[in-house]
Amino acid sequence: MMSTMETELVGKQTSVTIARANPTVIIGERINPTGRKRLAAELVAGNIGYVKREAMRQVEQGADVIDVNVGAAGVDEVALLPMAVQAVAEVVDVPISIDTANPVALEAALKVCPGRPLVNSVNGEDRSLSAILPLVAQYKVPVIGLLMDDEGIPATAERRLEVARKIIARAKSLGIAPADIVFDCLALTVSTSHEAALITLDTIRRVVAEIGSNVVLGSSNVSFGLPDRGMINSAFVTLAIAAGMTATISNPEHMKQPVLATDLVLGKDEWAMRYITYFRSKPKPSE
Ligand code: THG
Repeated sequence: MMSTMETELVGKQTSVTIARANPTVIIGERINPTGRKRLAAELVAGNIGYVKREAMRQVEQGADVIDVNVGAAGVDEVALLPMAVQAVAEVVDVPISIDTANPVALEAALKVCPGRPLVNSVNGEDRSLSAILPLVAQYKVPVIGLLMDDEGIPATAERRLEVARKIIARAKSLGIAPADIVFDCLALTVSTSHEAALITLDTIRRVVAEIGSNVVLGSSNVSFGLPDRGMINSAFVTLAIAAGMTATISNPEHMKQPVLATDLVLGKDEWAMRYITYFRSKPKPSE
């Protein structure tokens, strides 16, 4: 296994290293208009104040990185994604994750983003690999690799691993190091497929054992359509960290404590420093 599978992200003032030996990195998910009418409406109106407030609030709640996704019906991503990325960079110092499938919007955002952001994401489809990886190489930034391809989301861990190897090979041909690829093993909802999470966890263990790369999940996906989602998300995040996940796209308001507790129990928090420090300056619950 590679010895230094460290993924370095840099923000305006602070940097974050995703690595197996480090605490789990929380990528704040809340700048995403999917299912959020208010945010979608603010974005369509070109009102960026809401995006700034969500960025600041998530950092206060313990997000290490801020994901920026403006993809919604009626939103011109090519115009709005760079605006939103700049707005977030104005108000927080942490690294940004640029969440788009649109290569034109991605390049516009990369042009204005300070530091070394995370590109979210490329997948195993030829079209995605050809459009996204050259930008990743040009801007020398790390990228999330979704383990799906032209045929959709593979049903087995074995086939997801094949997609991972394909992404690694294409990245290598462009000079992108394996350490700069964070694999997304794909969290799907357990309400429609009762073994979906087991396959995801199995995929994490195999990526870790066979490739050694960092692993991320959009963990909240696991609980779509179910009541008391935070409880399910928390159970899943704990199991995923134990399986080898090193970063999670989550709501820090609900997932900071479960992540800190899991890191503590798994020996990633010497003297419980992070856990205790969090409680000393615990943010008030939002109104
Ligand atoms: N992988 C990668 N990127 C992604 C996803 C992924 N980006 C988008 C999405 N999936 C991750 N982002 C979200 C954002 C919000 C929610 C789910 C995924 C969501 N949030 C709940 C809500 O707003 O009601 C709250 C969840 C909570 O409280 O914990 O459903 O898979 N690479």
